[in-house]
Amino acid sequence: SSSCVAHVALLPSAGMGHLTPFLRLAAMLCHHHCHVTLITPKPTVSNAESNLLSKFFSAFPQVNQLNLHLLPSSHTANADPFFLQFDAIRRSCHLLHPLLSSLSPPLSSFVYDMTLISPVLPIATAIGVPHYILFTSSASMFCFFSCFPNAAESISDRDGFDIPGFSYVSKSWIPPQLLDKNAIFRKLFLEDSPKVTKLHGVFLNTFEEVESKTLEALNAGELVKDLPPVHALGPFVPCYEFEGLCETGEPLKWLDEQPHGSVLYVCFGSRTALESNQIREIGDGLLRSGFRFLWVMKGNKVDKEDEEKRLEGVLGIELVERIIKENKGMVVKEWVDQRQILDHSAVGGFFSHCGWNSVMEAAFYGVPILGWPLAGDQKVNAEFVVSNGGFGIWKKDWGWEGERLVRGEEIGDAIKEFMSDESFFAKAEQVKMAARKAVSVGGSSKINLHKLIEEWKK
Ligand code: BUP
Repeated sequence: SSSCVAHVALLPSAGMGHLTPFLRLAAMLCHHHCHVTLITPKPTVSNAESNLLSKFFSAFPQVNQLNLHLLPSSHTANADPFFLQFDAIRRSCHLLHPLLSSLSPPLSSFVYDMTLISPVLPIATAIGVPHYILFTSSASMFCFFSCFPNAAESISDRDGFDIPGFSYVSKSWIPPQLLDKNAIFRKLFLEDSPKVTKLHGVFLNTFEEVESKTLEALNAGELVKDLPPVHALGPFVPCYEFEGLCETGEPLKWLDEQPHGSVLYVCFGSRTALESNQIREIGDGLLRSGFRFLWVMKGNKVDKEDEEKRLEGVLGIELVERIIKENKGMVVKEWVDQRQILDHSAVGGFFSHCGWNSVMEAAFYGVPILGWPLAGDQKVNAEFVVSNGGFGIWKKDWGWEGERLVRGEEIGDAIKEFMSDESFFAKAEQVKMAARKAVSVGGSSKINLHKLIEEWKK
């Protein structure tokens, strides 16, 4: 009956880019009075993940936590630690069946990460509940994912792909790991993609106002026959209850003292640590631009392994002295509360790697983006900023991470061009209005989520 409560199980994968949207979705479901079970693969790769999980469980004590104790990955090569973790989680999914089949009240639905389709599918089917993936990128990228096995054959002979409602995706924008025949990620894509037709649906952290044509094409079966419904539920609203427990902190205090819209916030995501010569060029570029900046600098891919606490160690003493002398910028090595920074009125631009969560957060807070896509889906995301909202730019000749050394002069010029162009602010403001509308009462994403929950209660 409709008085029943829906019980939803959620299974995220590795890295903040996957965990954060799952926790935001979990919070939304709690606010809609669902009963939520969160499966937590242990141990996590980064401290950032374990910290966020503890904050989440203290803010939402009603959420049922199930630990998934991971078996080791089968790969030992010096691959990306987050990809190794994807593999370890995949290898441990068979442990889920006893955990999930004995839940009380019984499950009404199961939402799992986009990287777990093959191993979870038989379990979700055996339990017999409607099950969905959360695809943690754009609708455009989902088009690419669902067509990939067909395209992969001819990938080396083609210049690129057409995505409905989106610009032409040239070959140089395709995630490099998908072109590498031995990459774990490519194998995973090839194995999982044909199985999307077996799902009950696909959830996306996007909204109809910015990707309407792409979503319509997907839902009309134009790309893949028998594709299940694709539901745009975003942008996932950052949740003060678990993400905003530390409202102070040096970066925010510093921002309070800066003029309105004057600061460029610089952050290349939780998984990228650039080479130190590239980091120094960025510092040089920031200083050359003459604009104020707040720079989150990561010296290591995995925060647990980052032992170098001093800035001089990575930036070099000379650059640190220049930054101090100019007195226009702040550099931090610690995890910051990006949500609060983007929400701060002193921030006028975001120099970003265009991880999808960052792009959606910038949209939600109306901050224009200067994109520097470094890996994965980020070039497609950067192009989204340009062509689906017009709230920023990216420099297509900068290449992937480490492809070439991008000089301070180029970076400084790009920052000047970007920060001086008022039109991006106006565009970002429009995107923000559309984003807010989508998630408020009567908005497209809000309605989409509500319909799903009603179906689960039946
Ligand atoms: Br770094 C950093 N504080 O210091 P993306 C990141 N974040 O709040 P990624 C902080 O982590 P993938 C920090 O707001 C966003 O929600 C940020 O996700 C937050 O990029 C998340 O932007 C980062 O998708 O993941 O980390 O590279 O590669 O999976 O996109």
